Amino acid sequence: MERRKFVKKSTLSALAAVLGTEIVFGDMLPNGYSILGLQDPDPFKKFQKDVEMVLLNDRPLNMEAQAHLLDDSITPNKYMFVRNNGKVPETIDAANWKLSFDGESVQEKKSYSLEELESKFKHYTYQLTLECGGNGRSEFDPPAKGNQWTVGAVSCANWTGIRLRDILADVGIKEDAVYVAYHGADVHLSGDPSKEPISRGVPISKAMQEETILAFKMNGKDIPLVHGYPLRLIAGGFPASASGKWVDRISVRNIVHDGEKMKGSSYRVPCKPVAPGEKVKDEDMCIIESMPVKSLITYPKSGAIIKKEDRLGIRGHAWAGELEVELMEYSIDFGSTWKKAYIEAPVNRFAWQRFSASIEFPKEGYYEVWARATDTQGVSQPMILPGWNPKGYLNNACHRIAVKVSL
Ligand SMILES: Nc1nc2c(c(=O)[nH]1)N[C@H]1C(S)=C(S)[C@@H](COP(=O)(O)O)O[C@H]1N2
Ligand SMILES: [Mo]
Repeated sequence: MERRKFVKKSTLSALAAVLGTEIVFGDMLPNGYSILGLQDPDPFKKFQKDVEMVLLNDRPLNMEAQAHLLDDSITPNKYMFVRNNGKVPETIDAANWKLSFDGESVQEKKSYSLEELESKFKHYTYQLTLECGGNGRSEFDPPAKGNQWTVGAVSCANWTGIRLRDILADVGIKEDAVYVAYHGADVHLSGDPSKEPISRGVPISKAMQEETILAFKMNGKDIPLVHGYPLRLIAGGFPASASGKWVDRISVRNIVHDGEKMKGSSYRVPCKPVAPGEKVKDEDMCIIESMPVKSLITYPKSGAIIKKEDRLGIRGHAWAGELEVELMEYSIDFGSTWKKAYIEAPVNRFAWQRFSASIEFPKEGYYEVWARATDTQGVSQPMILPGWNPKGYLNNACHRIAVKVSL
């Protein structure tokens, strides 16, 4: 007779901790079974997301915000978009979590417990913008496959952790290091443990920036499970796919990382503009690095109605990947003339910036308010859809809202 294999004691105690009570016959639980009590079918409740968030896919789980939900300066969990390529790990055993380092360019393999990471290295907190490379994809024509994100796949939370460069110095890396890649504990949709849902990373120069951190806290609390508990790489200003969740292994590579979703049209765009629908050779595709200049009107909600004698106060956020936003403008005449909005400085590099304006309308009727940001290199958001690319990345066209002015 085949021997039954049982779930490990350490896993059981972690499961019990999540359930908040003892699992009475837990030592009889066969390996491979998950606990029903932990399978909340409602992803909104399970991950404490606001009911106004929009579910784009439940396998894998993908959810976006609406523009007006992103009005907070610091994005709270309930309004933070969720992008998964695989299955969210069911349970995390933080007490036994190990972060290991390998790859051609480490002096020798090394691993750390969470406790070691937190006690050995200095902590830093930064507010960092994470935008999915595919945010805005739904507007592409011909349509691009993938989650049909509208405007809500962006967040800017506070992340606390240790600098990647501090720990890399402790590990010891070789001169020939060119890329730092993550591996996470999430599971491929097929369930095949030999496949990774995603394994990307950043060039060594990005890895060495002060703000590139291994975070263990989001907005002052443990990172929510769906956003990468207990450890997450954060590389602000890059497409959020570079910010690995549930990180348990880091590979320091002497080549551009060739992990899952680093090749083909994944998170890559034609190096030079191409005609819509055109086939692009593999060697003519470039990895997306700094995200383009963009902005979002978060107040009021599109469809606002105001009285003729009132001015309309608008506000929102603007960001520009690794650059800053230098100028913010708005238009109420479909982009023929623009007026300056007020734009705040970022709290730190790679954090979005608040903008606001007080608008007066000439007469009653229907208007659209358009917002346009310009970065420190003088590049402005386009008014219509920018360069077509096979996967529909980098749509940074101007955001607009409808406003009705009544007597
Ligand atoms: N381990 C792991 N990390 C990941 C992903 C993933 O599927 N697995 N998705 C990436 C992508 S494509 C994005 S846009 C961001 C989304 O982060 P969020 O779900 O915390 O908003 O996580 C990135 N990190
Ligand atoms: Mo993404």
